[in-house]
Amino acid sequence: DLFDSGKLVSEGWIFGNSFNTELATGGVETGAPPFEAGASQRDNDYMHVINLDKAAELFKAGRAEKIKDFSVLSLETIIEEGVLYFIPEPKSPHGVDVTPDGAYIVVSGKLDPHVTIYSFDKIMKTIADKNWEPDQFGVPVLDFDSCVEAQIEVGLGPLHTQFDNQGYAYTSLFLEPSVARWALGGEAGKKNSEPDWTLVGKVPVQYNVGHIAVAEGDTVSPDGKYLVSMNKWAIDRFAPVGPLVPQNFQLVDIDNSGDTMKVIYDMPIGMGEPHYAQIIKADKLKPWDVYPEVGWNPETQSVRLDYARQGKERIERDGKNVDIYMTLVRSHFKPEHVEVNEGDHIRWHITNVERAYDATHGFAVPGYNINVSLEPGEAQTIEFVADEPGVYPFYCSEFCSALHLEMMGYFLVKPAE
Ligand SMILES: [Cu+2]
Repeated sequence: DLFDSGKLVSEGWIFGNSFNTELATGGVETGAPPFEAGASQRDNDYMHVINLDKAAELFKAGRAEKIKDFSVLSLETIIEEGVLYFIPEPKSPHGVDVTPDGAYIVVSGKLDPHVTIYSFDKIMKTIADKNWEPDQFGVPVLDFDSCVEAQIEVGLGPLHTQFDNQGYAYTSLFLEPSVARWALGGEAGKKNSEPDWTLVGKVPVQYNVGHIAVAEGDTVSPDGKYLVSMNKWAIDRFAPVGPLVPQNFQLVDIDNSGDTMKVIYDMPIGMGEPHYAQIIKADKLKPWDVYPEVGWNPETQSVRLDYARQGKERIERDGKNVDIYMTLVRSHFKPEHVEVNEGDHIRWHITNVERAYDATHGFAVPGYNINVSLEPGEAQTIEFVADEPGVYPFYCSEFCSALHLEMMGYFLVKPAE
């Protein structure tokens, strides 16, 4: 989000944005400026440039100390060893994104209407030339002009940047709200006819966009063609159903060059704020149809030792401890009647023994607040104390066949007295 890792020429380095170099903590009660104003007083904050490979070397050489079980390289060590550098950036920026060739680092201005583009080569040269001033903690602050390649005025509220296969970059503009397309420079800039480092066009989006995703846009070989604008607000885009308005994903056609971007589809999203997302080619997905073996535990990605096997379904009692071994297959549970005593400690081992694609079953005992979903081959163990006597129906809670409604049984808990 506010950090990105280098790639190709800049691999082994990471870049991150910061704000509040003022070290403001708010405190209007005692006459201090409110936090958001206090944190925005200076014209510049710092992009962090971190030599991750070097940090890993220092860790291996035993230079880290343990603080609450975390291995930490001290500020003194990373300054001395050249792990951390700062570069001034327009104050309170938002995302930082590395271009597909790894040669440039793009900072989206947020409060500043520009994207600021830093050259990795220039950063390396500035470090080699020791062209820096230390900040109050001794961290080298590299000379801004020696590191910057270009600044482009893209519009109001630039937040995040993505890349395509035509040598274009795309920056979300939260306040306008729109997505700006601009031309990269360097090798990538030769892929389009626009002058390097210039604004090419904009497409309005509905409405305030945060993140954007171009197909494979974070990789060294972006796919282009489509961009998804993840808008935080939809306002008037859909029929109102109450105070809560959905977020809105918009599909943008970016296949043509120049100022030609077009919104082609709206999709309301009801679950949480859309954040970082990746679009990858479907043929890169190699999913399983069913788990590799029956008895699979998806959390450990291995077969459970104590899973319920087909043909070996049973109920075992050892004092007050009861182990139930149950299988699920269309459209019944085995066993169907499970009888225990009030106060028994239950371990209920359940296996969906299906080997058919999408043959998911559920196991619900609403009276005991139990509901699990088991994909084909999956096994789970549920542990609880049968502390309420009664007759509790259990049933399948994932639609599985025409006899789904009949896929049920009874859990009988005999009263202690
Ligand atoms: Cu079922």
